[in-house]
Amino acid sequence: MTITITAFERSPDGGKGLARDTRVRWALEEVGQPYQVRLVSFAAMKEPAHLARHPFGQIPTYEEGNLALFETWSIVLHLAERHAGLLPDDANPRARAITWMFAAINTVEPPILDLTTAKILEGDRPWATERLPLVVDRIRDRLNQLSARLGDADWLDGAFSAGDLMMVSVLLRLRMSGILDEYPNLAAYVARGEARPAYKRAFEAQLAVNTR
Ligand SMILES: N[C@@H](CCC(=O)N[C@@H](CS)C(=O)NCC(=O)O)C(=O)O
Repeated sequence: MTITITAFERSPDGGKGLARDTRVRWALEEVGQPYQVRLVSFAAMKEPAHLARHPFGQIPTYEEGNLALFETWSIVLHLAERHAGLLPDDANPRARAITWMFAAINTVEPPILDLTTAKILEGDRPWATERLPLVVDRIRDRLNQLSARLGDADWLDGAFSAGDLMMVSVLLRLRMSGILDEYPNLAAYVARGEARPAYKRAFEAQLAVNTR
């Protein structure tokens, strides 16, 4: 059955791969599933046809036969559960890999998203310069903990998994800030993710859209 995902017609990051369709593309590449992409403009995302796919008018979405999904983690989990390559077979390691997926989006990503809000959306507010260091401190708190847990390991829990796919994707959002470089093991972890052939294919595919 044909898989169709949605992505920005023009990503605000100009092709740095930070929009969440890259996470879905990466998962699809890891599990070797071909896919098509429906590109949507910001205006089209808020129209009924797209709202039927995504109630919040965002990307990415996923369609396969009569199944339509939204929320990146749910799409990645769907793929990981149905195809080999992103989750261990044994129940306990599998549950731990899924835990890392949620840790990425629920525990590590929120302060990272706050940084974008603080810098871009709230950067001109009178209190912005006071707030920014607090936001950065909250990111460092999480990275200190993550760095300690990762240690010298290549991946978070044994072999590469959907948990690493989500965590690397989340950490990539920090690269421009320079904060990631304060944690050499996390910077190396992200580089290992980016070096995966599946990531490279996903990155190139989104770049091609954004540099047309
Ligand atoms: N929780 C959602 C967030 C989706 C999301 O924020 N998508 C962004 C692109 S990465 C978007 O569509 N932004 C445009 C908008 O919200 O209007 C997920 O993980 O899929």
